[in-house]
Amino acid sequence: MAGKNLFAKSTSYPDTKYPILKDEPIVISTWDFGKEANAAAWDVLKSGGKALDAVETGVKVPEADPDNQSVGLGGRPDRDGRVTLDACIMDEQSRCGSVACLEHVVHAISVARMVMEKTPHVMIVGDGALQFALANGFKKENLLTPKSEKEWKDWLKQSHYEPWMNVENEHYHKDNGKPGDEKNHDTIGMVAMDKNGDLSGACTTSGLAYKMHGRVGDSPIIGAGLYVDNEVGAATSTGVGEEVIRIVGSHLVVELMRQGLDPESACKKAVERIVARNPSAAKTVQVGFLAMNKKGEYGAYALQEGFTYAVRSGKEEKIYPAKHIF
Ligand code: SD4
Repeated sequence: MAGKNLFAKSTSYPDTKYPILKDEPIVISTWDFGKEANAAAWDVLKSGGKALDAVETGVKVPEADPDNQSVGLGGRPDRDGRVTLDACIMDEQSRCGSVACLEHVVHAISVARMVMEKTPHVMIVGDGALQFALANGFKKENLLTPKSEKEWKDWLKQSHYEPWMNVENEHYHKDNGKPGDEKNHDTIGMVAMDKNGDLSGACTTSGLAYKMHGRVGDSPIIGAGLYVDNEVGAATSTGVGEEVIRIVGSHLVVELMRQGLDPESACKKAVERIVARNPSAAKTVQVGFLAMNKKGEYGAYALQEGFTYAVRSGKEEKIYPAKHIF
């Protein structure tokens, strides 16, 4: 080892300087409702628009949908009945912006983009995020819809503060559905490649239902809920954010792709890391990763059955079930 420069550029990685894929735009996003979001993103991509604009446009669709109870307007509130949103965005130059625990503004993703473009910061949270949004022309709105309010009030009747991780799964079972089916819409994470071969990503959510006030999940955390490296690929996550934050999941997936793994294998390895840490706990929660590499190849993997993702390109418009560990 003597004399060897351990910090020299590693030669053990395969060459990840992929040939730039031109003129083959593609967008992928989490869950079934990603299909509608992809359609909006695709309109931007097919007319030659930038991946950054595509992902913002795309995820604004579920944000504005009052029937989607996990993103933006109509999102399930925290234990105190407050809808608090988390979102982040990242582009091909590794510019990024994020908001967490943002109240009263539907399009958290656009506030995150404004943090990226108009401030020297990456992340603004809580009251500061609201203040920033209002100062920049966003409208103050009530995001708690009658439906989400009624469900929260029903939940309050029993409101024993169980571990929040189970709240999410209980919800799925209460609705007799599986994570990700029509009844169980969830956080949207989206990754796109534009005609120049540039990558961007966006992730937005109202977070876990009935979380503690002030709780922040993985979705607004660059590296956890989303990561983009324009040389290698991009990844996003959904599910119980605490599990994702612990392994800095999306960054891990991108780094695994850098080491030569295809997107599905990289997502699988990240999920396996969650299992390895605590196998019995991993059985009780859902986490899913979705990734794309610079060649426009994509893949996903989840802990539990039920995670789906939507793909839109010039060749296909499809929803796929992700493979899973349990
Ligand atoms: C969070 N990852 O707040 C988000 C929520 C989510 O499926 O994706 N739920 O932890």
